[in-house]
Amino acid sequence: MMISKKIQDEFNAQIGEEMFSAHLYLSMSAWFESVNLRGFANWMRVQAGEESAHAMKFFGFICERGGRVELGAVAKHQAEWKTPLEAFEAAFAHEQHITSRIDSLMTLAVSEKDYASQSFLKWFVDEQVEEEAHADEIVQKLKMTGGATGGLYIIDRELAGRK
Ligand code: OFO
Repeated sequence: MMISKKIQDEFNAQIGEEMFSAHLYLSMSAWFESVNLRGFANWMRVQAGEESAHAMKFFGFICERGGRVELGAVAKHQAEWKTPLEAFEAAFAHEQHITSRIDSLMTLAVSEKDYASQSFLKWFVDEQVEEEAHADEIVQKLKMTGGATGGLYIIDRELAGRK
């Protein structure tokens, strides 16, 4: 069964959301580099790569279902944050926004009785649980340090290990 026009449009919009996520995290990575927190910068760069992969999953799915991919512009976003905590709180809030997007895509797929899209979206439903948990874990760690340099250094070293 070919993808419906409505789902195609929403999935195309989601490619834009995922590309926006990739840009946002790359921008955060650049900011972390500028304040010499290379481990944080590494974590954000790896995250940006995952976001591009999410965009490509939607890209591939639309094509497989006989739909037409249409790419829009990626909106400009923030480039500076006051502290690592502020950046990670923004990342966590952004992931909550993405979760609500995925949930509304699932609601649409259910209402259209599009089982293939539901099955495809299931991966993203599970992924968002992890995405929120990972960002929130770092928010909580940063809160524990209270912004102290020693704590930041330890977290930075830990995040440098993400591949
Ligand atoms: Fe961060 O999960 Fe995609 O956007």
